[in-house]
Amino acid sequence: VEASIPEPLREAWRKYSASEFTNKEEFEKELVRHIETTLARSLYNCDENAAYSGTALAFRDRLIIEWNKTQQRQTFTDQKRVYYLSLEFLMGRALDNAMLNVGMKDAARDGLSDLGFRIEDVIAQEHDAALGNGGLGRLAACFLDSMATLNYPAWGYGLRYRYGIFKQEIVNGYQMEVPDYWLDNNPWEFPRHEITVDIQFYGRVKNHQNENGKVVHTWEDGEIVQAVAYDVPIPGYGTKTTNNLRLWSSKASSGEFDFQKFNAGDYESAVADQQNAETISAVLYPNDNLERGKELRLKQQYFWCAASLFDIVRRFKKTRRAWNEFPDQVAIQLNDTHPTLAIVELQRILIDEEGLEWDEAWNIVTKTFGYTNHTVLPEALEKWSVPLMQNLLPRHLQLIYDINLFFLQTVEKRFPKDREMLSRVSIIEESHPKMVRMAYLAIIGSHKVNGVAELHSDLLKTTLFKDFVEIYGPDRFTNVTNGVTPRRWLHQANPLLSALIAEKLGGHEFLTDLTLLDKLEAFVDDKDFRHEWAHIKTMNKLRLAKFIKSTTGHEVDPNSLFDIQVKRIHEYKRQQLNIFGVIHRYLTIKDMSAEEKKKVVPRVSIFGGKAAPGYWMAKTIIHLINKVADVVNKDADIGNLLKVIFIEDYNVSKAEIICPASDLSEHISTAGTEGSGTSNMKFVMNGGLIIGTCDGANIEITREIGENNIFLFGNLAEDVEELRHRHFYGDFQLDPQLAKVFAAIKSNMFGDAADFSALTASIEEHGDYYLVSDDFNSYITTHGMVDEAFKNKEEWLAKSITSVARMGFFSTDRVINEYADSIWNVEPLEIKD
Ligand code: CJB
Repeated sequence: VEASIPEPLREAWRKYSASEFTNKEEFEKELVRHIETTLARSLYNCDENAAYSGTALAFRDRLIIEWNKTQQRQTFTDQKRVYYLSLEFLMGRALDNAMLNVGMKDAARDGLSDLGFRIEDVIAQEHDAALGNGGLGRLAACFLDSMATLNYPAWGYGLRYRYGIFKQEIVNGYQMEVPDYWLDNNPWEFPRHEITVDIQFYGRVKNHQNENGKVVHTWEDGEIVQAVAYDVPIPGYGTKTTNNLRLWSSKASSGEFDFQKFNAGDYESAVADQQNAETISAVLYPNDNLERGKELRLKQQYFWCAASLFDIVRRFKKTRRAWNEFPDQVAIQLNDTHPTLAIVELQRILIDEEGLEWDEAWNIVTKTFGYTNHTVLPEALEKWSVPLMQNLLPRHLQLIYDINLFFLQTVEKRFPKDREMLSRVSIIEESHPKMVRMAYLAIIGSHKVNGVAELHSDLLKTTLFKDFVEIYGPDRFTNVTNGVTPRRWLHQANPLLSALIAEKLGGHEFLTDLTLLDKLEAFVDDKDFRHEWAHIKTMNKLRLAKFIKSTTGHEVDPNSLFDIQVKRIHEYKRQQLNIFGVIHRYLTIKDMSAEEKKKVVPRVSIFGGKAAPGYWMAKTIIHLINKVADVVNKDADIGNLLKVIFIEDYNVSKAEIICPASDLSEHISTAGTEGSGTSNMKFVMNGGLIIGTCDGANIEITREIGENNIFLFGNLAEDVEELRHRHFYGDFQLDPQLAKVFAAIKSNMFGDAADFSALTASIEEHGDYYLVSDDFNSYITTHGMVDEAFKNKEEWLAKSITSVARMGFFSTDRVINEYADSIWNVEPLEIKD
């Protein structure tokens, strides 16, 4: 039964309905009220943390009022909604974002100041919401911001992990992982204890005949776990639209099952069940671009897909439309293959529970789903063992076999007698044990499949998914190049630059139409403007220098060239290439005369990023960086000419300080391995130049900003396969300059060489899969060009300004509009009062 206030009483209700603060005084009143009542504190014991909580609660009230209006309006107009299913949402902090999107940051700053607080200190109290590993999770967060800003009726669905990505500590140069319990004191979520879904695992399938003689399947005798919804409001920028991110938390079902145990006096075992159930949403798997095939991970995936699908179907059924209208009301986007079971779950619901015929159901399913692929790395492609799935999800495995059978039948018709083709494209890999290939299932169950940058999408079509392009034709496959939200990555992270741009362009419209940045090009030759531009970069470098000083104790000189590589640590992203380059630079400077040293451009090489806890090679790279830092930073011969900094526990809020402070940033993956990359966009948007390979979105960045404004180096994607092949057959020569670097490492210059032998051996002895040696010379030479370019301050500035002016393409607003038009077929809906 709907709980609703009857019409005659609604007037009274409306009269007292909650209102929003609209100025500084009203904000202060709300702030003090929350501190004194909600938090039970007073002016005698209000610290920065309480000020943060009070401010967050005041803004949360505002968001929730808008959230309510948005949801009511979206329900009332009953148009198509989009659901973004992602196992990761790397949100970072919410308060600053809420203040800016609502447009009340200045009022909050003044209000807080009246009460004795500095807004920056208050903002810094917030714990990052780090429910993601890296690019894939942060992309999902940027998408939520753009979908709300553009007024799309859109929900995110994810898991409410008790532990987000671990905190990284560096101890004696080694990464240590510390659990990130982030939920204490999180004002941004609303538990919806009334919104629950029972999720089944294990059990068995029974076949019956119904009254019409049709065979029906029931899935019985499983274990039930309950999903509870937690909602997070997502405010758009400069709009009333406030969308919803629904995160599911697991707990033991409070059904008969438990009562039987309680009644039998088996209290301990009932409590154990409770804990067991809660482990499903306990922890985010800390792997980036890697799948490990763990049962608990598959449980997470099904738990989240089934809860989300139940919720979506429940909402659809309220409209009382016919099932064939489902794809006109619902678009579901799969963020990678992690939610692929949602395809099978919808087919199960339609057939087993709603009684539709196979073809009718499958037609609905394929029209509903779209699938985004984020990587071509083989170790990241999900496969689940058939026996594991048989045990955990017996009915779903049956359905997968049926989907596969019908698919292979159509393939056989089109390509008669091509047995090879059939075994290549089968969802089931005939290995021991057999494996379910999730990417193939996702392609077969979706109407569109996209990659995340042009090169990446082309590679998908010509390599990984080649057969499927033949089978379905090219129209199912498309490209949507990634972007970033300019609200967080320009306006929030770099308030000085955002203000300067607004001053020149006559307002902040560029934040919602980033192509307007092109107007900046008119100012490239304006001396005063350049001066201000340079000044802002210096201020941002000072801010980072201060942060580095307070966290590492190292002093870095803001006049040095800040050279930054921050991202997950991975062999394909090649932080090892960077640190070898740093060692090369160190050795070169050490060999110089005093006279020669005067010509050296001083550098600070800054690294940051986490390694997956079980990824030894990545951890070795971190160790080497830290050991090199120890030696270089205290070498009196070197002084300020070179500093090496490893920033501990890189996360979203640190990225906001780091991105505006680069002169140069590094995006140097082996060509053909990085799907897109998104930090490349963040750095360029903030006026940093980049050094990079012809990989991922670097290629499109080059096309947009011009090749004079980027430092490209290295082998091309089309040559990688042949080089690897040659190495494999022993045709490999270590680059002579890299050989000197290795000799230094082996001389124990950076501590016990044995610690790094796996790293050097992977290059010298095991085929150099990531082509570090092949690209080393080109890398070093290009860094030399960077030094020369940096000496010409005016030209450097011109490159910086021109690049920012040409970055309009890389807003997630453009990205979301492309998805909406070409994949989702959804329209925006404006929220009025
Ligand atoms: N990506 O972060 C991940 N995790 C994965 O498991 C696979 C891919 C990244 O996704 C980003 C967003 O599309 C890309 O920019 C990045 O290149 C890719 O590695």
